[in-house]
Amino acid sequence: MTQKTQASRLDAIVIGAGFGGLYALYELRRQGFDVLLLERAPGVGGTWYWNCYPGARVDVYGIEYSYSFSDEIQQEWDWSEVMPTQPELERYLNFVTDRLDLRRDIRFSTTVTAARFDEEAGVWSVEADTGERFTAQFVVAATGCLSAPLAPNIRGVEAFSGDTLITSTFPREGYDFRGKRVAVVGTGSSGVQAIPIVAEQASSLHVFQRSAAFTRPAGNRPMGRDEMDAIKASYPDLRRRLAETFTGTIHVGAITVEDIPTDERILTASPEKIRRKVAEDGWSAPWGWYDAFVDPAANKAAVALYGDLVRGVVQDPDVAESLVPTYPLGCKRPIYDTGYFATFNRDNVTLVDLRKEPIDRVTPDGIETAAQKYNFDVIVYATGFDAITGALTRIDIRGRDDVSLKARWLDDARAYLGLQSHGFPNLFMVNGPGSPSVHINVVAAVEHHVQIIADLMVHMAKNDKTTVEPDVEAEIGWAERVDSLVTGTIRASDDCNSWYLGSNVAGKRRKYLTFVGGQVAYRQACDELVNGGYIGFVFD
Ligand code: NA7
Repeated sequence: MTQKTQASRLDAIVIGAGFGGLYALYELRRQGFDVLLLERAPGVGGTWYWNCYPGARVDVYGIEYSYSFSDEIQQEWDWSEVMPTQPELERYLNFVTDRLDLRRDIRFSTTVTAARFDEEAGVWSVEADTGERFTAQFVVAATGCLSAPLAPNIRGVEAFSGDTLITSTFPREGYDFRGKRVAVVGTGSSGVQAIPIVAEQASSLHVFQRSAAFTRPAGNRPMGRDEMDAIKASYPDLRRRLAETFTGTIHVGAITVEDIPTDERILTASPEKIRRKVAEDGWSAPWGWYDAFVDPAANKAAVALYGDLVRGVVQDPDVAESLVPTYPLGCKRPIYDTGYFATFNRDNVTLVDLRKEPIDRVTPDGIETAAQKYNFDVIVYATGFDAITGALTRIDIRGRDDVSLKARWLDDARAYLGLQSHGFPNLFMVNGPGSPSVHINVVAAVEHHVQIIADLMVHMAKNDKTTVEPDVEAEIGWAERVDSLVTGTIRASDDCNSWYLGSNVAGKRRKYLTFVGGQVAYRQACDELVNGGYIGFVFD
């Protein structure tokens, strides 16, 4: 338990004990700074603490989605599956926490509610729900991109007399679905991962689907001993290769148009060529066409190909039809599943297509749609997050002149390089808006950001600087660069609604929140601007 109290004046407060915050605590402490980490949960893990629903699993390889900064940790940790589950990721982060002796500087069960910049003293005053107030020169917000759960925006949710569960705050002790009539609302990654497992246990499962999912088999498997040993012997090589990729991942992960040869075009491909691609690439075939990401007609052809694959698994033609998305492929985040479509062939599973019968309200007994009433013992909401900005806008953050970050971002969520916003000196974000964050290997992304932040703080200490913030012109210039990468693409098309655009949150301004140019281009930009003399940053 940390001895640091509200009386201390700290060098830095880190918010959040997920991948980003734990590394920030380690690295800043290693650089000699006096750091305290405040964490809402009673344990470490961040997103991997809270999302403990059945089936929660990372959708890239654990050997890639893990810290690279310590070879000791790489050598001492064994992954049991190639794509680890939530419990294994949480165990990993606990192992790292203990191995690096981080726990003594973490205050658990402490939710940061407000942070105010005191211009005269040049420090942040950080308030927690415990009633404590901490003072620090710097705040490092490692608050996560998918960590502000959205309450289901459906009339009558509180009226339900059975059990209400939310995937993003699932009961830590688990939940026994056996013998229960279950509803799952939402078919994003969380719903798609949970549905096959819930279906195996529940007496009946109704899946309430508003948008059908573009999902493909994750291809997870146990990690063999020999395989793990071989990886341990060549980690430096793996990390080097990862650093050269567009997404920071080699296995699975987002397929991007950059990976696809420009002559791979579905609109001009012969039926034989398409058949061959399906035979070779399986469920990834619809994603393998260059024109699908630049030409709406080609995108429609790729969606039709995806529909053929769905119809090949799902026996009931009406159900299969409902499971085919009606929005562009490449718009929402791709999903990786384990037995999702086959689940709809089970006798105890029913798909409720909300495009045909929207939910009217939740009643004490269940869910009422425009077409009928359904009775349940438990409703599971997998309804997503206020992504990228939500964790920060839920804290009352006030910068210079008492300006609220929430108000500023309602107008336009901007951060220079995704690291800092003008008017909020010494407030750093790990994976803030305008950085690649969720578009690349998130662990690699947080390591990169923390390194920049630590270097910046060391630079300031050496040069007797007390505050840093981005120049407003530099911030606007960066935001324009981020926008230009999505303007005119499928990701920002009128028929695309995604959490990347904030369109899943009522009242959130539609704006693409991440840098989609890939990790190599992003790192190059950081090297030019940050390592090249902190261009665009103003020091005092
Ligand atoms: P997502 O991907 O935002 O999915 C949320 C799902 O919930 C999605 O299918 C939504 O439909 C649906 N939803 C949200 N509100 C409602 C209401 N009111 N009624 C019916 N359906 C609703 O969140 P996840 O947690 O699954 O995944 C987030 C990320 O975490 C994921 O991308 C991975 O990176 C890990 P919609 O699509 O908005 O029509």
